[in-house]
Amino acid sequence: MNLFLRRSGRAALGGVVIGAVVLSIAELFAGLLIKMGESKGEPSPVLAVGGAFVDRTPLWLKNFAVDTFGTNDKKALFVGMALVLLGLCCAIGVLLAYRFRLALVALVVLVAVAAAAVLSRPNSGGIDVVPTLLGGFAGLWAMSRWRRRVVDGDDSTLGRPSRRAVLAYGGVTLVGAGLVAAGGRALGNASRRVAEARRAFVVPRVAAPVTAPAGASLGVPGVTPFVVPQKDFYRIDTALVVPQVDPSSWRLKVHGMVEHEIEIDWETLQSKPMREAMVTLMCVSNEVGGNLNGNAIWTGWPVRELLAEARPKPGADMVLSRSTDGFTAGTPLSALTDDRNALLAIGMNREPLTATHGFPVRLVVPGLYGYVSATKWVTDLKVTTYADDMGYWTPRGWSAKGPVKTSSRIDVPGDEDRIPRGAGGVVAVAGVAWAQHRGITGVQVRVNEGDWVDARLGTEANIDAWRQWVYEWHPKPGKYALSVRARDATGAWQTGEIANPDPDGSTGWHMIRVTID
Ligand SMILES: Nc1nc2c(c(=O)[nH]1)N[C@H]1C(S)=C(S)[C@@H](COP(=O)(O)O)O[C@H]1N2
Ligand SMILES: [Mo]
Repeated sequence: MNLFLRRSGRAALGGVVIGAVVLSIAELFAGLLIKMGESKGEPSPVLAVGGAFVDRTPLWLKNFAVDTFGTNDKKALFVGMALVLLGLCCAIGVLLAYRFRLALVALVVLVAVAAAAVLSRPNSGGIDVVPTLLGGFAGLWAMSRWRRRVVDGDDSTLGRPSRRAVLAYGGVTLVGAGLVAAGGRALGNASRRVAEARRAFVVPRVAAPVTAPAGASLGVPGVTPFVVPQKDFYRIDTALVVPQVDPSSWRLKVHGMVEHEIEIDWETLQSKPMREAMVTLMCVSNEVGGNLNGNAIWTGWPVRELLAEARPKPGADMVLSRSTDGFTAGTPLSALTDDRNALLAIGMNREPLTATHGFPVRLVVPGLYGYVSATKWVTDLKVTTYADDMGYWTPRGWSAKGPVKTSSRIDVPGDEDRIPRGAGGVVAVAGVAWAQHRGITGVQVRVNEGDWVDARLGTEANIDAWRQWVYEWHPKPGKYALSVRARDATGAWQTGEIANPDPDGSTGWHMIRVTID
């Protein structure tokens, strides 16, 4: 038994080394393909399998991941993948010692799965699968050597690794790690090029700059800033690694149900009359009280001017926007042709977009959740119909249309805070409220089950931006529950009915509990 365990442990180690060989060769060549600019897809088997997994994640698992890991869900996925991979390598190693042919079959099956994942990624071509296949061949070669050297050789080496074997294993693994690092560097070069292009880009000044009006910010400590800096702005997307899109090769194609197909490049876009608009972006996955939203000043070219050049045909009712990484959003054509500030944005708070927020170009459409409108790294607009096409999240359980629901949040105090009574016994209860493209006209706060009382609103910047609010509260010591609700410009109060984010946005009043000492 003991000997069996020791042999299996040794065998598992062999599997890990073989796995390292496969991956380092595959990732090395994937990095080279990207560096040479030969790949438009995702040649890395690790990223392709991860991406394919993300795209196939059922709604319940996605919700679980977001609930458990929040915006760390990608890191969690990588850790999970590494553990699964390690397990598979160990299993293959053990098979290798006891069932050689089965081990070969297992490797071939895994490589085939990875190759299928690579081929299934957006924009992939035949060449993208080459690195995975080379990795697979290297794995088969390593397996046969391992068998000749170790399994068929002196059996005693199975139980007790010789110095030579350890050195050989260590050497192979080190070389592998070096190759992976080289592949990573190649990738790093691509992102450095894009970072340089970003640094060199100056966001154009516009004829009518937008600023936050005096009084939009109420100056209550702890409340989300009225305009959120890019580095603090929430990030949501399905991309496992941030796409690096070089402006010099960026193109946007407008096609589908249009009289006139258009393709514009970065230079052409720069020549268009730019505008600024203050718009609060909002994620449909936001839970009541959550902070998956942010307000920014966007610089861009109105999408309606682009679409006017393309001339949509009668009958079209949707625009399917697509990013370099294959994400798609289905936006009502009307929201992109009416007078709202739907922009092909190239600037965020007068800085170039960061790579995470969609450099060089993204969509921003007031009034709609991001998943149906705010495509980052956008390169394709297809004018179409809801009957014929679906955005990325629709077949995954989310509504085809996503107008933002009126909502509000208490930023301070925090939930479960203990608060010493301040000077004069005043506690500032404050936060933000939003009803994009309708506008907020009222916010009320309720203490326990008492009456709703009006909060004071910050000045309205425009109907697309959130509003801050504050309620000066004079509590006696004790424990309290505080709730908030907002009213939009249609006169409707935010509903207290509790709904999950899926399929079309959460509802319910945000409530916190506090203790006044
Ligand atoms: N390419 C791409 N664009 C995307 C997404 C995505 O997954 N991929 N997610 C959308 C969603 S769900 C939201 S809420 C916003 C978030 O934009 P931000 O990360 O800049 O805050 O981007 C949208 N644009
Ligand atoms: Mo989102």
